[in-house]
Amino acid sequence: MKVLEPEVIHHIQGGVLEGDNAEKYTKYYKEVKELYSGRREDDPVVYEVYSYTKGADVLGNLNWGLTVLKPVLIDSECNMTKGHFHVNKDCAEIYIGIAGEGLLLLMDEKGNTWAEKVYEGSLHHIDGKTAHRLVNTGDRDLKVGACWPTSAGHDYQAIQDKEFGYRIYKRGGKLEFAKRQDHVDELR
Ligand code: PAN
Ligand code: ZN
Repeated sequence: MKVLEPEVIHHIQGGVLEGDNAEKYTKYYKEVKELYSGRREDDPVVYEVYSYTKGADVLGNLNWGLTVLKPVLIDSECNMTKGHFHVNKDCAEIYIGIAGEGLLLLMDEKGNTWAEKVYEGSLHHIDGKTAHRLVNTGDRDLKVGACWPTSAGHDYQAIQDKEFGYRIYKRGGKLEFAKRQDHVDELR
């Protein structure tokens, strides 16, 4: 029997994905500056996403991902990912907190917004109809693993049309949740 080395290694303790088939992209502040209410003059890295898949065009195949969300504040607002709905609403996703502290902001199709705490070992099942965004509320990198179907697709436009109901700020070490002006919580 052949015993093969894995194609990709996820160095859980303090590392990232490594291997020829691991992909990576980096988001800089200026690419996503419209996410935040305030402005910065510099252009720091705000997050990095590593991913691994095989046979992305085969229905039922999966992606593995690692998001590294930097602990930067934008005029007191906590750093966040763009956030998205999945195009294919049958495709759920699992997140696992690996390091750091944050919130997983969730929003249903009506705009109801709530959050789950994210920290090492926290597991999050994200329904296929639920928009999701990570927010770093801590002082170090927030690392989150994710597994989702390759057929999910990312709908960013829906978030631009109807943003998550809350912004999250950190002032004097304390978190503040600011409800967006047009937001109405219907269920929670
Ligand atoms: C994650 C996200 C990743 C970056 O892999 O794509 O955290 O967030 P944005 O895509 O919202 O910028 C995931 O949820 N994939 O489906
Ligand atoms: Zn997703």
